[in-house]
Amino acid sequence: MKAVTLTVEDTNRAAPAVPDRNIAMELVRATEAAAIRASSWVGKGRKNDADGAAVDGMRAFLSTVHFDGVVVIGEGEKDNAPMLFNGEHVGDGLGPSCDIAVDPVEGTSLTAAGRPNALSVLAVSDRGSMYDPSAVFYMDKLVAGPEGVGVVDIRNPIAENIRALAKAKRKSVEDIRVAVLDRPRHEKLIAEIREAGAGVHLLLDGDVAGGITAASYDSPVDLCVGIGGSPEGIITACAVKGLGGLIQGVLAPRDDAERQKALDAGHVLDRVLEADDLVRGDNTYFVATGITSGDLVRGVERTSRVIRTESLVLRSASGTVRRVISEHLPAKW
Ligand code: VTB
Repeated sequence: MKAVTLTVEDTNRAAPAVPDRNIAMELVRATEAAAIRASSWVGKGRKNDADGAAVDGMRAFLSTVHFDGVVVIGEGEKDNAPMLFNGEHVGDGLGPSCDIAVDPVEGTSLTAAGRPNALSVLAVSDRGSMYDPSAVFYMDKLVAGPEGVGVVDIRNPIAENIRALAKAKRKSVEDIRVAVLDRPRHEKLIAEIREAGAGVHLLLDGDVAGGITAASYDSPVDLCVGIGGSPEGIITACAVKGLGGLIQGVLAPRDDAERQKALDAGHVLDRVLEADDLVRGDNTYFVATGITSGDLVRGVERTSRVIRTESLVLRSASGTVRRVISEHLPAKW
């Protein structure tokens, strides 16, 4: 693998106590690098190679970002993950103290199969503000846009939520679309959505993209529900804070051992985790770059002259949503 060419920006600035707005534009370089690296593996049937390439790219660029990040959600425990493991410090170590969640390839199977909707994502917030989801693999989630705030609730039956959201959005129930991971565990949920008169938007993988689509203004998806990864729930929460929508989560342990692990870690089972429980405060950053094209952004495109990437950059403090299209010179990669 070729060495990554690094440029160090702004490292001489006085360090602010919390991350400021400039960090978002620095962070997007890390997901761009990860997506470009992973894109060489699109459709090649080799998940681990795609992930490894993305991790290398992301880590190299993160090391130049002016912050002291601790990986709260990473590639796993130190023994199994050589890089971006939980607890690892990333960044130049000098700037603001942050938590960071990384998913260099959200959708490794999608990438390996050459299917849509694979993303490289990361989220940053103030140090100590992210919920540690490592005890329980799955979380039941509900994500909606701003119209869903105070209107839908994960405790309510899905049909009731669909009716309430349709009313709030001034849409007919028939026009409501609900994103759900296409899994046998969701058979009943999918049937209930259809019985209510709404339609499903089935996700092969990738409920981060599904959640963001549900929270986005003017998107074809209105709601994202069902059981997916817990870490993805925290990452989605960082994005939802930027979009002003609603997210709720409930840990979904697979068995008694996981239930016990959660209790030992101090979690209260069956508790509804609101956005502020998943990530505290209003200083979250979320960046995602498309690996393959999908509902949110286009994937990496290679022409003879440029490698083009599209990214979404969200900052909750300002509520700014940026779409960044970058053209990279192939010779530099
Ligand atoms: C979930 C979902 C992710 O993998 O973690 C899923 O949140 C794993 O669920 O977005 P299964 O065990 O049912 O496959 C993703 O889809 C990422 O690929």
